[in-house]
Amino acid sequence: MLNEYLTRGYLIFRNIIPATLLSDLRRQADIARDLAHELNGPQAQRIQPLEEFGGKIDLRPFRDYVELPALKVAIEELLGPGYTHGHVHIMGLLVEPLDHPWHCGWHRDGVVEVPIAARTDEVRDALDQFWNDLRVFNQVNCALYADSCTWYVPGSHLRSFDLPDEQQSTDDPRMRKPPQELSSVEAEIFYIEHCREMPGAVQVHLNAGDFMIYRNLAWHTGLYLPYRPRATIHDVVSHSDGGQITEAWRRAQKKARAALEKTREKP
Ligand SMILES: O=C(O)CCC(=O)C(=O)O
Ligand SMILES: [Fe+2]
Repeated sequence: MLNEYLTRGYLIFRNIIPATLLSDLRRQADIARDLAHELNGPQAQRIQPLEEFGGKIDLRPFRDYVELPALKVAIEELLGPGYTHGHVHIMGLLVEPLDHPWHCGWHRDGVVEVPIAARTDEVRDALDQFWNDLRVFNQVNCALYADSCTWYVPGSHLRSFDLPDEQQSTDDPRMRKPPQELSSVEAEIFYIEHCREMPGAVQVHLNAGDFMIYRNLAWHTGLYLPYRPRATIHDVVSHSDGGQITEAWRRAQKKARAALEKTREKP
C-alpha cells in the first residue's frame, strides 16, 4: 500500500471505523453541522477545530477516533513510527452548504497561499527541500456519510512544477459563489465541468467509515452540493518532526511575499 500512496498520492483505508463508533460520531457530527451553519451562515462548509466547540458537542467519540487502534496500526504500518492520525485541536468537519453549490477551486495546499507572482526560483528551492518529505503535508478526509466531493490528480504530488493546464482557481470569483445568472442546477454543472477540465483528475468516492490519507501538495479540489449531506472529518497525519519543517517553509513564504511587496512598491 505504501507504493500506492507514493505513486498515486492518496490511499483509502476502506471501512476502518467500526459501526458503533460511526454512529456515535454521526450523532455529534450532526450537531456540529447545524452549529457550523448557525455560527457561520448557510453557506458554511466547515467547522474547525472541533475542540473549540466542546461546550456544544460531545468530543468523546472524536477522542475515541484519535485512539482507534486499527487506525494507529494502519498508519504506523504505512509510514512508520512517530506519526499521529487524529488531533481534536486541529480536526474539523467538512459539511455541505445549504443554499447553493460551492467549489473551493483547484489548488495545491502548502503553495496555495503564495501569490503566483511570488513563486520565484528561491521559493521553488525552498519547496523542493520538503516536497517529498512524508513527515509533512499528509491530509485526511474520513467520511462519516458517503462522500464524493473530493477530486484529485493522482501523481501530481510527485512534481513541484505544474503542467500548462494546471491552474489554480481558488481566486476565481466564480468559485464559492456562482455567477448570479446561473441557476443552482447550472452552477452545479458548471462546477462539475470545472472539476473535469483538470487533466488527469479523478473523483474520489468514500463510503461511510472510509479513511482517506492524501498528499495535499497534489492538485485537488472539493465540490460541495447542498442536497448531498456531508460530515467528513478533516485532519492531518503529522509527524513529531513536522513542525520545524513547516516553520522553515513559512519563513521562506514570508520572505517571498516581502520581496514581492517590495517590487510592487517600486514606481
Ligand atoms: O473538500 C475537500 O475534500 C477538500 C478540502 C481541501 O482541499 C482543503 O481543505 O484544502
Ligand atoms: Fe486542499
